Amino acid sequence: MIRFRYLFGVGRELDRTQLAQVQDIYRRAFPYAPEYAEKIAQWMEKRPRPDVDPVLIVAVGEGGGVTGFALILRFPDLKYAYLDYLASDPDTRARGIGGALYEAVRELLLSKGAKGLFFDVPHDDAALLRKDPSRAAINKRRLGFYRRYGALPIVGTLYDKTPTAANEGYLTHLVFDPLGGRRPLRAPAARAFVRALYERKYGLNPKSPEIAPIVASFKDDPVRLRQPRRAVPEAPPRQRRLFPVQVVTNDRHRLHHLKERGYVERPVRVDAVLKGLEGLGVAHVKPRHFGETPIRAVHTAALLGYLARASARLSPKDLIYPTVFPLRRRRRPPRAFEMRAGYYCIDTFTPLAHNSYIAARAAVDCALTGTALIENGERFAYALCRPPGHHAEPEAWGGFCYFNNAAIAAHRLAKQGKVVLLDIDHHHGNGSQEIFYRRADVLTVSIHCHPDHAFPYFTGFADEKGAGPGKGFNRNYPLAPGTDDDAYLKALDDALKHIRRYAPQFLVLSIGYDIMKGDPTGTFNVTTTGMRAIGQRIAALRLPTLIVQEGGYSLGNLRHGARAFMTGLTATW
Ligand code: Q9C
Ligand code: ZN
Repeated sequence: MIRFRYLFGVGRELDRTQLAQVQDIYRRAFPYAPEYAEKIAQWMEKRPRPDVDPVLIVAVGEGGGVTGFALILRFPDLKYAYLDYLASDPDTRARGIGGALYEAVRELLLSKGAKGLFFDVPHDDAALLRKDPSRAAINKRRLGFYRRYGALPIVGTLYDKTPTAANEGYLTHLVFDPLGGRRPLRAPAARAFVRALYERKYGLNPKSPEIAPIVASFKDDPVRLRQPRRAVPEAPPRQRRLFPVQVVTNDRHRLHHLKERGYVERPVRVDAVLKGLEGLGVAHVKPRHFGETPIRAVHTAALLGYLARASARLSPKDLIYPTVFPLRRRRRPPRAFEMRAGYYCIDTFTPLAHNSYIAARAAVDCALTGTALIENGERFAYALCRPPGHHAEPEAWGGFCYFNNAAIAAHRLAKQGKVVLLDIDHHHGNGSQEIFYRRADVLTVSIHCHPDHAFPYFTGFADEKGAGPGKGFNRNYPLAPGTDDDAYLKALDDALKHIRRYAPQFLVLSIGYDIMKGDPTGTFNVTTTGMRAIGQRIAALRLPTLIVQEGGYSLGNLRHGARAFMTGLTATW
């Protein structure tokens, strides 16, 4: 099985390790031009030009080692891309990697709305291969491979006939892959691309006497492609698959169903989100078990023990509603079991039922499965946790939450690098704030309705900035009821600026669709357009991102909001 990773930059240890393996494969595959290995690292680490968006697709084998790679240089302003290198490890006989990589390249570009892909293939005319005519046959086979995708060499220009500083005398065809599109390549577009290629990749002046005639030679409009003599099999259908997002779903959340009047945190919420994601091409993943240890890293043994024992004691029909709150006698938890509930809970509307503990554990497993995917190099994982978690504090549940799924995930990721936990639920994530309040390795940022007007009413103010070593590592954006897309995005942009300055390695996003217009617990007016914009801005951070489900109680908003957010997340070119 081959797995692909998409590197848009080099941020974390895993990226660096894989980049080094890519360079190693490069040097062995192209021994006559070893210096470009350094350039690959430069493209990825320094991103030296704003008009070139490099992507490295890395093929990862069974054992976790890199078995091949494709380096793509995207020219976002032109919507065209250049496939700079595609290579598989020449020393391991791993068949099929080249083809799979090429398909991954096309799929990525299609999902990003690219109009076409260009690349160089050495000449298949022995007469033009002065240095090594014997390679003509190999090159012919390579062109044959690309032809199956409708990728054909451009003919009738000087590009493949003129020695330049760019090709150093090795003449190549410029091949164009329309990515299944039917519109012919127009001459002005081709000239713009070739100009950009010389300038941005090779650093040559496209107006120079050496290059200008080549650019000008793209005169035929549409550009002529060398048509195959025999009919070729149909190119694979053009499908706009979205960037792979791993969605972790867990069925055990259904065990937690409080049929109380007004208890809007219901099992159908998960169904609504899944419905919204239908047809987007996301991958579904089942959760693994992680045990109690990661929960104990964030919550006290006393809370864990009480939730476990209280749940186990209850009959399927019973509920425990906290009624007394011994807040000023923390050293003495009530002995009476039911009365102890208020010692561990922040409100009166989040009861305990006989399966709450099991479901809450399953939600943590869901978040941690997503975390493991991110650790393994996935760009996006969406943990569809239920019950939610961000109101759960080290020693208290509440606000429909029992264990703090996002905080448990963030704590685990923090072992590998700096983490930002961004909370965009309508309600302030008092639990997440509290858990990391004295820590600098997890920056907590929250955008929410001002606590003067919304649950939890006691935290989420702008002057809560962290304490001790965590001073300056908590930031709150309390917004007014009625906040619309514009006001919301303004706050988000400010939050993202702050996050970029922190230079984190991972993002954990607590997402709540209760910011959308019409939520029964919310007061904001964010629309689906707003949700799409939020997704786009989050993706622009280019961080490995674990999305953790928090609130959102209108089924329509859960459905359309999730779809819009996901579309935005995966749509930026
Ligand atoms: N009947 C989350 O979104 N509102 N929690 C009070 C009482 C509660 C929201 C309703 C809002 C809690 C995870
Ligand atoms: Zn909420």
